[in-house]
Amino acid sequence: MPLLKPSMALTIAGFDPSAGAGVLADVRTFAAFGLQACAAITSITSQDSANVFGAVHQTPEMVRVQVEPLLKGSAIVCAKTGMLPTRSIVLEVARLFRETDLPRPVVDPVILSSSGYRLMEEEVLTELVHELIPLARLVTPNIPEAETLTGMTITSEADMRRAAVAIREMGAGAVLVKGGHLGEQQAESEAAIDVLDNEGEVTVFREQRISGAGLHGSGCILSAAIAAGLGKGMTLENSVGAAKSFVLTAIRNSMREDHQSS
Ligand code: PXL
Repeated sequence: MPLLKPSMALTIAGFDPSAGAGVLADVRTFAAFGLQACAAITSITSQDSANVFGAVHQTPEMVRVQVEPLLKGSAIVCAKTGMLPTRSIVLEVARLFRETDLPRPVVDPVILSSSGYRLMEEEVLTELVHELIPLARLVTPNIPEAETLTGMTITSEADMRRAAVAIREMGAGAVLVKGGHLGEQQAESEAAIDVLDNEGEVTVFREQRISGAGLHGSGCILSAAIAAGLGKGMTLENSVGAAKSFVLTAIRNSMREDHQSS
């Protein structure tokens, strides 16, 4: 038994063979932030960079036995959750965070893929809201996810702030409502806004909108990068700022690659 356990960042999420999203994107992101990474897989999906073709979900026991040895062998300094497809997996993951000394996770409430494939069964929302969100250090919904979680219609920055409060009142320490889906018809000169509500302290992040920038997996990368910042001891506000810059660079690089390959 080593005296010092290695520090690790943990992701509990789905497997995307194209590596754009899911655990492969998370592990890549943790590594880019200088952290050793580990992962437990909730579902094996079949997809390419544009479409999801199917998914085979793991059992809750399979998720638990992937995580348990990691807890024994390493010091987990930060954690995030991504695709949690079934009710029983959400309950098991909540139990793992409640009953072990895992740090409070960044919860990315993945519901649909960018192409519209359902990555979470419909009836899972109740467990997500009542069991997992109360354990979260941060929840990172985009606008459609925030609308689903709250039942609100979100069309403005004020709505985003109200939705963040509503989700925080479910028990989360903080909420980042990502406004990339707000006013997609707006001009590129318009800012894209993200609203962070950290225990009532609100920070609005404004970024130039990049049109056509629906990079597959950008939500996964953002939440993993935020978790990495937290794992390195950064404040939540600084972690979100650094994570946004990291994702923006990833989007710009992917567009450059698109341009080169065409
Ligand atoms: O970007 C959401 C997402 C999360 N996790 C997995 C995915 C996707 C989108 O396709 O496949 C595994």
